[in-house]
Amino acid sequence: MPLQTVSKIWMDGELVDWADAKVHVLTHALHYGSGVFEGIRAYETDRGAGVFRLTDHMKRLHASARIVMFDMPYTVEQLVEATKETLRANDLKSCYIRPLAYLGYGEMGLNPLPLPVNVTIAMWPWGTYLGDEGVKHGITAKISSWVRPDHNSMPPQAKSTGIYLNSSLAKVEALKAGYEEAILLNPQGFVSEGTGENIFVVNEDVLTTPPTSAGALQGITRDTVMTIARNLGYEVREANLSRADLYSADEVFVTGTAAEVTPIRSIDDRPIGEPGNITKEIQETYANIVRGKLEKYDDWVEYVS
Ligand code: PY5
Repeated sequence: MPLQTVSKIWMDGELVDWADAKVHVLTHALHYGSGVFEGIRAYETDRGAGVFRLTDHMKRLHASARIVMFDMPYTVEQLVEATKETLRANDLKSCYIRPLAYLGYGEMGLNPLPLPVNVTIAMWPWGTYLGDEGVKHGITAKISSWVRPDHNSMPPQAKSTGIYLNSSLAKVEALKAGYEEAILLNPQGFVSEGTGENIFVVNEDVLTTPPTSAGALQGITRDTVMTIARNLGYEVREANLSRADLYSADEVFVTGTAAEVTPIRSIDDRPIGEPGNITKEIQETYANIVRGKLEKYDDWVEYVS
């Protein structure tokens, strides 16, 4: 589906027209995957656009930048303000927001140290990531033959652009084989995460998700879901999972800013079934929280005006 364009994109401190938000072909990041990014959503609330956990996302962008040794030219607070400014300029009530810090133009060697770090914040209206049907009835998934990079090959904790080649390989493999999403194992053979989502299994009243040491991103939706589940009275564990733990689980779902809470209805042709009660309860609570409908969680919604 083509992108739904909006009016302005924030680039290095200025709002530029969507069509003019361009870079040179010798931009370092285009060649070497030298960028770090975020995915954030704004939702329509009774108080106008509310950005879900905006500050936490910008903090993670800074954390990613530290891992790859980028000198970020803007503070977390400045990036939060820039996002709000861009949202106002585009007059958007709900959208997906994509901040990106990347190595720019001026040096084609691998040494990134002399290069400028450019920062951009783009946004556009984006519906469900894994489809409306997927959100309602669950998606099919496949364990990928591609393995999540080891911590000492490429740090999976940095949300860096380069590592998404690994995710794309897995995604394409799954799609070509007739599945909707891939689940990656780590080099030790334990479950890591989806191509752009964290994963949870539910057994009885216990939720389990792989630890970040298994190569899973420290997902903000993951953290949100862990908090929701505990507040609903469920036990939540971070523990290594094998692929067989997925096959035999009562319920399985993935979480992410783009994917939100999406149930999985089969893995490697083993049926999990229609979305279970706990998945649905968490899905519904999440949908209400991000739209500012649950006062208890209102600190997570950052209003634009
Ligand atoms: N794991 C990976 C590899 C991810 O790319 C993402 C987010 C997550 C987990 C979930 O993190 P969070 O809950 O903090 O969003 N993926 C991006 C997103 O915006 C990009 C998807 C295309 O959801």
